[in-house]
Amino acid sequence: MGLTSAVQSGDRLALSRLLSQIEDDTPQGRAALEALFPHTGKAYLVGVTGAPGTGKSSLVNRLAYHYRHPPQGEEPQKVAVVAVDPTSPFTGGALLGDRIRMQDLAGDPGVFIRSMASRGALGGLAATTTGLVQAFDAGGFELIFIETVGAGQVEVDIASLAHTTLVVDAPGLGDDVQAIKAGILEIADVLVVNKADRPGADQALRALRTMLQLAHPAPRTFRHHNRIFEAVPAAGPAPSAQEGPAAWEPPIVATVSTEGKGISELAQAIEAHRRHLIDSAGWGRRERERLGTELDLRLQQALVSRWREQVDPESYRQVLEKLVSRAITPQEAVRALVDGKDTP
Ligand SMILES: Nc1nc2c(ncn2[C@@H]2O[C@H](COP(=O)(O)OP(=O)(O)OP(=O)(O)O)[C@@H](O)[C@H]2O)c(=O)[nH]1
Ligand SMILES: [Mg+2]
Repeated sequence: MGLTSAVQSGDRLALSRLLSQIEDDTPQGRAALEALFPHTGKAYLVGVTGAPGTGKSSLVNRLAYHYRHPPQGEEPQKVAVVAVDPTSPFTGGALLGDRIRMQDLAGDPGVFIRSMASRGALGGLAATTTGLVQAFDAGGFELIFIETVGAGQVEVDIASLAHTTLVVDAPGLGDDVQAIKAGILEIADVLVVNKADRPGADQALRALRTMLQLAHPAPRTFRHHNRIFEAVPAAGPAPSAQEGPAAWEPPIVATVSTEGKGISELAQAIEAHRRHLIDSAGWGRRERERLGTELDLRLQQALVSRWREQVDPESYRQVLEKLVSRAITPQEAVRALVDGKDTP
């Protein structure tokens, strides 16, 4: 059986091999992803981001357990986790607290956790993440969590690959972290104040409410992630007040992930956002944005690597020399290299 059909039939070893090939950006990996693409688009993608140490991995573990052991009458779902550049390893133990042991998830064929170091993503972090997510999607995983740390453009790009984005905050973080928070608040569909057992939790909740009001004074229309619409207007209709989906106010959920408190409320908030996307026709919009982000990423990559293949190293060196000696500006250097314009 070929790699792609093995992955589709739920073969974990094959899936694991494919994930490595995607990380290494091998030709087989790329071919397999292309073959699998028509079988993707079924999974629900949940981005989880926030400052370091806020409890993202612990929360994802709890959520995974929740979806594997749902309330009576609901079907367990297959859950995959992609942890992008985790600063603390996703290995369980202490972070799971006492009640859920990692083995509960590790021995479960319906759970697959993959940690990816940023240096392990040869094709670029966001593009590699998309690939991993598509592999899980084609492998029948119904819920895929994508954990990222920080608030750079890469995190925002990765968050816009998700259907629902959770931004995780915790009490008692330093001032430097406030800046991180401000940067990612924009992309939040659901806000989480984790470590609600810690002193200062109420204060953190209040601060977030205030920040939200400042960020979205009016009931907000569906605006975030709309970078793509601005960049590629021809790709689809721009969101407008009349035809746009109804406003979504990001709810704030308090959790204690070490004790499992607030986890079912958080799952309900995710479900509410999913329903909102479906009911408000935001689903198609979000899909378009998600795939638009991926298309942009892959275009950038393809154009740069195509350009690298055909550039003459000698003229590159000459242009760089002129730039270093300040004979030309960086802009002139780009025009010289990209458009073949003569340098002064
Ligand atoms: N008191 C308390 N501690 C928690 C809670 N959730 C997580 N922790 C602890 O916080 C630490 C960090 O938890 P992680 O889940 O690794 O946090 P993270 O956001 O994934 O961390 P990075 O991936 O390194 O950014 C661990 O020691 C957890 O045990 C909580 O609700 N209450
Ligand atoms: Mg983590």
